Amino acid sequence: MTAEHSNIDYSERIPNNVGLAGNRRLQRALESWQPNYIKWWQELGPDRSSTFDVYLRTATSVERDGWANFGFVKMPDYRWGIFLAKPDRDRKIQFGDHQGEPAWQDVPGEYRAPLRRLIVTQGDTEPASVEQQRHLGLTCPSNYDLRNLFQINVEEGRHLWAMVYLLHAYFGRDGREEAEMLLERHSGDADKPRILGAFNEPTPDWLSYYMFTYFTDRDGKYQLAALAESGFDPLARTCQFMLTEEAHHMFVGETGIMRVAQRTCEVMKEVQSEDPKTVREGGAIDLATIQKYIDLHFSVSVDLFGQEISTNAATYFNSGLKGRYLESRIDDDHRLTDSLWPVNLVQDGRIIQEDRPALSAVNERLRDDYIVDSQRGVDRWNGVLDSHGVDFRFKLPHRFFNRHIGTSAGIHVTPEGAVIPEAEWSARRGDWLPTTEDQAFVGSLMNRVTEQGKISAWIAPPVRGINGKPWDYEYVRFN
Ligand code: BYC
Repeated sequence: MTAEHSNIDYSERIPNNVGLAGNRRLQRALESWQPNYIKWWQELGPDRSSTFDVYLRTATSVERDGWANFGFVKMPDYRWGIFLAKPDRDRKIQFGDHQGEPAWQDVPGEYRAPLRRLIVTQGDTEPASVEQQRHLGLTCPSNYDLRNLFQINVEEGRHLWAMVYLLHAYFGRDGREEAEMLLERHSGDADKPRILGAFNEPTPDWLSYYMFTYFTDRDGKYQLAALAESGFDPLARTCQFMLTEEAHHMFVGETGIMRVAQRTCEVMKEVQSEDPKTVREGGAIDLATIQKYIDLHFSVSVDLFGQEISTNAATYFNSGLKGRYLESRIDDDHRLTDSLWPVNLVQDGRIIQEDRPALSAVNERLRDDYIVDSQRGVDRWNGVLDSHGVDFRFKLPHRFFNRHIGTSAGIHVTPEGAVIPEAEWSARRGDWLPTTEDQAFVGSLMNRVTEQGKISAWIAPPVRGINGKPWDYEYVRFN
């Protein structure tokens, strides 16, 4: 089997379409990492679930018709593997100083450190999310939701494999050490936390989980898309394939929140009240609380795009390591030597928008794309409120609300975008972000429902099931 093939070789211990059998050293290195991975999965992957038969999709080829094969699998037996999108032999670097040169099949020596850093940062998020979601299976609202949680978990596990392959195959000893570290840092660990802020936050309940898959996985979409433009071809092809799986994760978030909102509207009708307390007594999550979860998860996720003005980002772009969203479709010189981009900044305690060199603003541009995309789901959730005759509307908070990274870190901004003093922030923060009491209330609704056709009272059933099956199909069988 050669890298030209798009089918995945499942006769191998590590399924792959990168010709691993022809590279004994690499194969041995990865095979020695594999038991540590399995150990990590058993210890920090989905809690108490290893005997379940789960209706999962597994990729058998990277072709359009091959990446979604459904069947019952026990999760520890899932065929995690290394799958790269089909190569394009004529692929050229689309942007930066190397624009027009053939894409690199190897790591250029001068870019080794930043490339490794990008791959490690990306790789670190994947097992982090599995760790964050580890206990959610114990409080799933339905069998369908449980299956989706597990599907996402195994795919994040595979995305870790994808980055570990790059580290092992292209970064020698340093890469192998970094691969070990990916299993040693843990989400929320006081001594060895995950690299990026959002991946150290807990995901304690299913409302947080849907928010995470809507907002934080969407950061994944944009970061992966930017890396899929990379001049380093193996990274680009790896990310292209990861993106095909990412869509389902965001779907779970978008429809999850939609179903929560729908159930809330139904309960509001039943109890004939919009009063949050009465809605809660009716067993649903009041709309104001859902809004606070939006505020929290959106703000944590916009932090993931980095500084508004970033020399790191400019260097990544110039060097051809990380492009913009859909780089080749952008109608400009792809060099950004003279162009400007409007950037939101905090100056003298005020929020301003100013044109800055586009090169140093590529993080902000990616964030702009992300915010536009995030709004689409919010509009759909508002469509649910509208269809129930409810006046409340969900809103994305201002991009500077509750930020810890970038120019607005350390200053306090309302969801509407007004800069306020510390005392006012402290007094009002509970109006905008989930309070301990809100979290306890949402937590109190979390009870495990797994029987066929049953669903928790705080969420509506989905419109359809997985792969043409009904929503109340037995997707997870307990043994
Ligand atoms: N937390 O110049 P800047 C996913 C640091 S999600 C902590 O802006 P840069 C997924 C930064 O490291 C996608 N630190 O940095 C989703 C730098 O440190 P130094 C993950 C942060 O590098 C759900 C300093 O601040 N992929 O796949 O331009 C489930 C200056 O910042 C943070 C990637 O992120 C932060 N949030 O931008 C599963 C792609 N932000 O140099 C998976 C790879 C910044 O001062 N990563 N810092 O020590 C990158 O492209 C870049 O590292 C970032 C940061 C865009 C994240």
